Amino acid sequence: MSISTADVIIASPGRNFVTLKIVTSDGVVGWGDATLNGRELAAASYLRDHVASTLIGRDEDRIEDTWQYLYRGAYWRRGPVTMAAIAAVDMALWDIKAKKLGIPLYQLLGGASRDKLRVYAHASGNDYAALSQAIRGYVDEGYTAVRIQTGVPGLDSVYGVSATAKPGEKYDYEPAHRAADGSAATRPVEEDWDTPAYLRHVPSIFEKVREEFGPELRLLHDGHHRMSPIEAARLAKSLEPYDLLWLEDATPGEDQEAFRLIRQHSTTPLATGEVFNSVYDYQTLITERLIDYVRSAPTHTGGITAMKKLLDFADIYGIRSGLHGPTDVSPIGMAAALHIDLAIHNFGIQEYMPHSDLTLETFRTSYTFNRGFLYPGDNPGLGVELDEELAGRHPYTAAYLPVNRLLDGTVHDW
Ligand code: GCO
Ligand code: MG
Repeated sequence: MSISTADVIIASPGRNFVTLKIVTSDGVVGWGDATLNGRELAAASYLRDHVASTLIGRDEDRIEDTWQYLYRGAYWRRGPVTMAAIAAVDMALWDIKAKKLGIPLYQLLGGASRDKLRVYAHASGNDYAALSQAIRGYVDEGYTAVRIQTGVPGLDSVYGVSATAKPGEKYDYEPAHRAADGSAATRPVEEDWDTPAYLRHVPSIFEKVREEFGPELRLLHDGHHRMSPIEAARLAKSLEPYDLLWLEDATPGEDQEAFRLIRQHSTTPLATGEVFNSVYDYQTLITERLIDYVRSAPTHTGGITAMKKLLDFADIYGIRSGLHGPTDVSPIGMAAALHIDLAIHNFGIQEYMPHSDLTLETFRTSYTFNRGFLYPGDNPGLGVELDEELAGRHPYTAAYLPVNRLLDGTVHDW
């Protein structure tokens, strides 16, 4: 038995996704996700032009060997494009192996370590009234954890906050933009940013949230890489009274040592890693216990094989998972995260941003959501099947993540 075909499907059912389909000589189909938001075609080309032909004839059961073959065999190490491509192959092979055995993937990873997966929702509002209404909506739906993002006085558009959503309206979070008329984007939109205004405003919002929603609701916040280490330390310290589950991406993560400075000043738990792509990006952060949660997605970090090793490494240092789960991870990538979440001991929380109806008609999932928790389901494999015909009716349309500028025009981290 061996791999017969490996095809890349680029489609936009609701948003852009890159999907790998591997079929074995026995006709077993495995699915993998290689979606890299705003850089989709690079990952697709890597797979189609440099990986697919090397897979044909390989033994589909040799998952670790295939991972090492693609990682070491490329000579060029790491990087989001390479690691997303390897991730897609890895997921598809795990999907195939579990399907051949007729078991859900989490059984191959050690079996369930818990019954259900706590997730967090995304509440935002330009002002406190809108934010409070959004949080209330999630609490009423049964969520026990909510990420809080707020508009900042003086800024037109802020990460994670809809400029147009009316209070109470579900915010369809999608940071990647097409052109205004829905056609392909030719360049990113530009947003503005002012860290002092943000630092002055955010603690007052958390004070109100705690006052209104009480001590039990788990609260999270995403700093989205915008603060310097000392600014991040100040925010982390000023948020201590409001008992956050985490402050995410407080400062750009490529400077791992910078997290020492934040740690020296605050006990607010820290999460980072959604833009990382290998265990080495975490080496200092984990061994020095500078973070509390690992934020990678299997899609961007070399798949299930690499993610399991990363989380086992983190476990030794008492660091837990908080895997990235935005809509730009496809339902296949999301399912991979859920099976890992269920199996590992050091699960923390899972990000959950529900996909659009069209996305979910195209990717038929067997994972389910109920009152603040996700369940991976017991279908064999990952439990997600792509409707290729429906996907084919929604062609890829270029969309880019925004670029940020300070008020004087300087390019800043988005
Ligand atoms: C999150 C992330 C996302 C990213 C997006 C980029 O915490 O979920 O920050 O919102 O911005 O995934 O593609
Ligand atoms: Mg984030």
